[in-house]
Amino acid sequence: MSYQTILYETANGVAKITLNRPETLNAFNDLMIEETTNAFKQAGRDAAVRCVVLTGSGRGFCSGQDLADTQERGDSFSIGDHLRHGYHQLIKQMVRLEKPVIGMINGVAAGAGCGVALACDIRIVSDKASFVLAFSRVGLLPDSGTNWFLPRLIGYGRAYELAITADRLPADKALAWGMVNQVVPHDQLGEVTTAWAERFANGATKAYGLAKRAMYKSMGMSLDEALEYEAQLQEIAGKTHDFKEGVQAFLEKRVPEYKGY
Ligand code: T3D
Repeated sequence: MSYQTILYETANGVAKITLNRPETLNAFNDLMIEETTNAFKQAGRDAAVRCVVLTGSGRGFCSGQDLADTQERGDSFSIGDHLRHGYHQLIKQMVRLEKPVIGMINGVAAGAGCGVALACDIRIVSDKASFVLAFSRVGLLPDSGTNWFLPRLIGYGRAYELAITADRLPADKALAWGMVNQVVPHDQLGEVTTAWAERFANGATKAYGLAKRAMYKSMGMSLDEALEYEAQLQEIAGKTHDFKEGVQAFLEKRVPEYKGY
C-alpha cells in the first residue's frame, strides 16, 4: 500500500509508521487520519509484524488537527461527525490491534496528537518532547480519547489541570506523573525505541495481544467479570505454541524461541 502523508516501513518484525507532514509539526489532515488508520490495519493483517512504532518526522510528533483545514469548513460542518468518521476510527484501530504499539514521541504532541500518543501502549519519549492539551486554546474540549486515557494514567486533578491550562507538560514531568514509560536523550531515541520494539517483536505476541484485550475490557468490569474473562483468554493462551515453548525452555534452562502464536 502506498501513502502520501505517512511513511510505512517494516524490519525485524516491527512496523514503523511515521507521520510525515513536518512543516505543520505533523498536523492531521483528513488524508493523514485515514492513512494512519489504514497503516494500523495493514500492520494488524501482517503476521510478520509483531510490534508497531508510531512517530513523527522532523521536530514534532503531531500537532493535532490541521487548523488551516478547519478554516475551510462551512457552517453545516459537523465536528462530531468528523471525529466519529476520522479520529475515532484511528484510536479504535490502535486499541484493537492485538500487538504492542509503541509511541516514539520525538517532539511536541498537541491536541489530537496527544490523544494519539495516549492511545499507544507504551510511550518512549525524547527529552525534547512535550505534551500540550491545546484543545482549550482554540475553544474546544479534549477529544480523540484524551478524556478517557489521561485521567486513568495521571488522575483527574492533573488531567483536568492540563485540559484547562493547555500548558506545555515537559517530558521529565510527564514521566514523574506516570504518563510515559521512559525519557531518553533525543539522539538516543531511535536506538532505545528499536531495542524495546525488537524485544516485543521476539516475544509471545498472542499473549501480549490477549493481555491488551483483557486490560482494556477489565476497565469496564467488576472483579468477578474480570476474573472470568481472564480465564477465557488464558484458555486461548494456554493452547499456543508459545506457551508450550515457554514452559519447555524454562525447564531446559534455555532462552525460549517464541513464534508469536
Ligand atoms: O476539528 C476537529 O475535527 C476536532 C478535532 C480537534 C482535535 C485537535 O487536535 S484541536 C487542537 C489543534 N491543535 C492545536 O491547537 C495546536 C496548534 N499548534 C500549537 O499550539 C503549536 O504549534 C505547538 C504548541 C504544537 C508547537 O509550538 P512551536 O512554537 O514549537 O511551533 P510553531 O511555530 O507554533 O509551529 C511550527 C509550524 O507548524 C508553524 O507553521 P509556520 O509558521 O512555520 O509556517 C505552525 O503554523 C504549524 N502548525 C503547528 N500546529 C499546527 C500547525 N499548522 C496547522 N495546524 C496545526 N495544528
